[in-house]
Amino acid sequence: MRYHFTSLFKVLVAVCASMLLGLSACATDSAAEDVTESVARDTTELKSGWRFSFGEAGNQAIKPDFDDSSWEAVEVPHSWNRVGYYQHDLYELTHRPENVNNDQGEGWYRLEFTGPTNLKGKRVWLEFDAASRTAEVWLNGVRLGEHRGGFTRFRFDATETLIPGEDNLLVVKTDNTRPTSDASTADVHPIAGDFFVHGGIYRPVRVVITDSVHFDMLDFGGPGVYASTTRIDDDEAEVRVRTLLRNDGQERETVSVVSQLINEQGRVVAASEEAITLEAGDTVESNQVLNVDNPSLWHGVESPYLYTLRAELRSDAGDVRDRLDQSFGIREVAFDADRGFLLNGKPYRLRGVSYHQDREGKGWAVSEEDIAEDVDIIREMGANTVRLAHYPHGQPVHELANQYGLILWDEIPLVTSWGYEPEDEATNRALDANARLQMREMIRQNFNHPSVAVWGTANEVDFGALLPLFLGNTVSDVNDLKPLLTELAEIVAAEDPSRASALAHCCERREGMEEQNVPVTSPFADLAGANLYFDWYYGEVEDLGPHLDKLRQISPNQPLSVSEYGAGGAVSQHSDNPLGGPVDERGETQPEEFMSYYHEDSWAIISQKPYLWGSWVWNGFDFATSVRREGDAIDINTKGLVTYDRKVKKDAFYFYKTHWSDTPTVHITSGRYRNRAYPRADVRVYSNTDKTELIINGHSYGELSGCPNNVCVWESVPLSAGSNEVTARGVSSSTTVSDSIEWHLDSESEHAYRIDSGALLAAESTLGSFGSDHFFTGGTAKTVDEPGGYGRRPVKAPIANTEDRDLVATYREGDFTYHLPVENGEYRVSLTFMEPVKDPGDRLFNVLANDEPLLEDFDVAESAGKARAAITREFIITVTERFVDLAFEPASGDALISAIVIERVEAAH
Ligand code: GCB
Repeated sequence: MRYHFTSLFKVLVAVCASMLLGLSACATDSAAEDVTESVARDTTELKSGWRFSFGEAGNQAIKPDFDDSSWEAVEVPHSWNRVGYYQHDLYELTHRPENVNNDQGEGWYRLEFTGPTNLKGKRVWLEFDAASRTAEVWLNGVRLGEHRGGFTRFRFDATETLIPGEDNLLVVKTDNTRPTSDASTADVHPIAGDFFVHGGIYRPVRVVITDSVHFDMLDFGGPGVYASTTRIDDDEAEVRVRTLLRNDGQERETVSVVSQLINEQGRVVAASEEAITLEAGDTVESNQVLNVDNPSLWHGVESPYLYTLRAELRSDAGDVRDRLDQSFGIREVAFDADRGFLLNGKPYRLRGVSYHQDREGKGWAVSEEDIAEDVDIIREMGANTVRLAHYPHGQPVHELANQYGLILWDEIPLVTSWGYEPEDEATNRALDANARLQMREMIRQNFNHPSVAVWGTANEVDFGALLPLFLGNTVSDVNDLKPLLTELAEIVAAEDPSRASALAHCCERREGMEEQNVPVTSPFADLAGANLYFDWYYGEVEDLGPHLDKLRQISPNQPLSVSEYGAGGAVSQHSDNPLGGPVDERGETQPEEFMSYYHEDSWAIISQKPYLWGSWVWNGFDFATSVRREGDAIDINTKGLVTYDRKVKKDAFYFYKTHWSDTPTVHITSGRYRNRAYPRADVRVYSNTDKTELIINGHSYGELSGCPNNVCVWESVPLSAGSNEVTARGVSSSTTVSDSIEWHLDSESEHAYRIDSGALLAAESTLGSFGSDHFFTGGTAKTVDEPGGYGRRPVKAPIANTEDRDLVATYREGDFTYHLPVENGEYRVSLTFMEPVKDPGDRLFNVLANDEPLLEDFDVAESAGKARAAITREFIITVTERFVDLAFEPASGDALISAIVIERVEAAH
């Protein structure tokens, strides 16, 4: 590939000449202080022409005469991994079993390019925005160095190695080998976690040419210029700028360090200049103060005002020898244990989502357009914050957050595990050093972004003895983590006193955790984040509020947030009632309706805790993780509000949109549950409009207003056989918005109920099309099957006397009733039972239909001959009051039922 490097220093400055002498001279409306674009560096992205090979290529590959013609031609950004796929047939899928790639190991890249010319007095750098997990770089056979860590920018000085105007050979070995104590990546975080670490040069690579006097290019990948707002008064703000400059030339040089803030109109509103003399080889620090009169503040999504922070190195003659332009916002962030997050001194409740950087079809090698699309989706939801989980993300998402006012939580990949066995002492210490390195790199590289509010030091390093094996193969409770957590918080404090450290914990102070040796990690950061999954991995949603209050009571002075909460949702799985049966939080049964229910209830609680400094849904988007088989996906975590391929916004997305966004929104839930099982449906509509009306096939079911929690429900609405056009219309002052879906009801279901009792998802059956458990009051949903757990299928128990094992395996148990609205007439009632465990004689119960006994002292085990055998009883009943009430009443032990079928046998009288 031939890259052409254009002449350097193309256009030079035409800034207001007198500006540095006196701002007032420049600050008139008509003055010529407008800033002219200029280029003091020359940057060329190395995008195409790369050759790639997965596997160990050996050092032969670094030699110029190595034949790479059999290697794959690729463009950078690139990753060889394509992880995770859905198994539904709703639309054409991007990933399929035959095109996914979970390979971990070495990935080699080679690129031939023509070196730039006219390099006299210049420096040449190779800049990588990230390469995973490690990268080793050779130019023309000379090893420039390596970088260990898959998420941060690094540069090498290629000045001495590059051949100007001639062919140059760049070779990069990346390595994403799964870390174990003896792996090539043993010392690189993360060493565990519920996400797949993709391999490759997955962010851009560039050749950057600077003057020999330049801002430091080797400062942990940072820009060398670091600015913070240090004071905001009524009519003035103070911004401090720390600059690292370096003289790589042969002679002493004197340059002016010029720092400016330029407003959106292109006017310089504050400037400072310092003359500095650098000996050859010197790196010198300059500190400047910029005072800005009547500053426009960057105030989150409400007003993300951005200045340009321009840093220049100028020669005596006024030539610009280096220049950096970065977006900068004047703002103050603070955290208060009672008032939560404060932006510019005002309470500003953070509510948003976490975000992983992968997407289906591309892995981590996403484009800027992909990231922009994701940010648009997040903004559509009305989120005002994003937790960039679980590692440093790239510059594009930061820039977009600056631009749109999203507050960011940045964090390093210290996730779940932090060391191997104690005897791996040297590796454990190297891992610690790697965490410190990644922390410094993350802070310096993202220092100037006004969007970043906190630096995360760790995620869930408090599993104690609970550590789920799937998350990592490491022993986390044998090495003391506290010294490292302390050091990381100290690094944050030293590197950036303007921001706080934050730590997300999973387990501390939860009921029953005492026995699990769960450490308390929150004191090791300024801010606490609790990753809470009540009603998903444990507990009930009602436990969430009391648990938060308890955490706050124990640490009344530490600001608390809900750093994660979420539930899986498969867009191809649907339930008639999210409480009809057990969800499988680590397995297949994860209907979209349960996810919606979870978020409705969780947000109702979280939104009522004013002391929280923020909350983040886990997760904005489904993402790849090679440890799961859940919902309708393999190797995908399905807790995203939007699918991995970005094709479907799940119902819960719209729930948040009605709460967080000002856009008038109505959304009918369960639109993807097209083929309905029952002739009656509870229609649920998320709405933030003043009035919401439901219309089905042209018939209005009335208008609701002030719906609690923005959830409008029309209960037990009748559906007709065939197509049902369902429309919700929302009216707010002058705006009308609507949403429409189509539901279909088979004619054989128009006067029938086929209920898979105890099931959240109806099983396939030879007896017709069933719905999931619904219309009940009381009882508990159960199953004889064992959930599979992460990555495994459920273990199905054998059941005798039935072709419909899956239907019979779930059941409702206890003292319970079913209320089924029907038309008057004669109905066949068919009840299928299965005794899961008890012997004949141990369980007796009665069944009544509209108060008439159908079965008395019924003993399932005895009637079926044994436990785990199906038995069906049929009855004909006459309905005169337009409903069937079935009562299951214990006589000795709990009543139970596996499946109910009610079908009309003749027309109404
Ligand atoms: C967590 C982790 C996150 C997981 C998530 C889950 O607490 O921090 O990395 O992906 O739970 O889905 O279980």
